[in-house]
Amino acid sequence: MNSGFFLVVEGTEGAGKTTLIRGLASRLAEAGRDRVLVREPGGTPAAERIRAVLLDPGLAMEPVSELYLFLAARADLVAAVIRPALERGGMVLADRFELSTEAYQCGGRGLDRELVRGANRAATGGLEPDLTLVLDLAPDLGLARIRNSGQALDRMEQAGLEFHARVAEAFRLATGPNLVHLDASQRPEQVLQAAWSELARRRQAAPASNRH
Ligand code: Z5A
Repeated sequence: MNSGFFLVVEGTEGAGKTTLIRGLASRLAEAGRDRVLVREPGGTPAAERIRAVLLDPGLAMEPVSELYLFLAARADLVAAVIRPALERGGMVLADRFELSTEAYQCGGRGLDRELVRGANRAATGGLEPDLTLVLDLAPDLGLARIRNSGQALDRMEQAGLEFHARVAEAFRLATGPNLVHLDASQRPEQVLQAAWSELARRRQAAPASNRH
């Protein structure tokens, strides 16, 4: 394939996004495909510093401050890493993108959807994923996976279970022509196989059409 492809994996914390992206990346490597892995927030020196602020459990901030910090990190990542990789014809695998902002900052924090969509467009220049895979998992199961893995909870993960239930509901209700839900309660190999099949189907069906 000569055109780039932008794949985004979304879902609540602990749903298995990182695990899935690693699995897809090794299959793509076996197939000899150029691929770039990114995670949000982060991926550039400036975005990594913004990430540290956003996830610091010792900091409190207004929802709108949080929104613009996530988007500042995204603008940098899109301009410095994602667009150049797509323009080279590569495949970009992203751990979170715009749908996370809708789920956490609109669904979770209650910010206005139009405000968030407009600000996101300004940050991305209108770039949209060719495929978004949403990993559906009950939020208590996801948080339990994080706890069992021994990681400390960050600022976002420390928000209450009601917040996470609203976020999970926003992910569950998300729809779109390039959006597919996967059952993340399955074993990692089953989630990987379902994602791989969907990716193969989409890449055969449609060349990248969302470049702006
Ligand atoms: N956020 C936001 O509010 N607005 C935005 O616009 C953006 C983000 C972009 C980023 O946190 C936080 O920022 C996130 C949303 C918010 N906060 N919350 N809460 P992050 O990047 O540090 O973390 P994360 O994105 O939430 O990912 P995570 O915690 O690393 O989870 P994950 O990537 O989905 O899961 P994992 O690392 O692949 O797996 C977690 C554990 O479960 C691990 O031990 C695995 O071995 C295990 N696992 C994975 N898959 C399975 C299956 N299928 N079965 C059983 N166990 C599994």
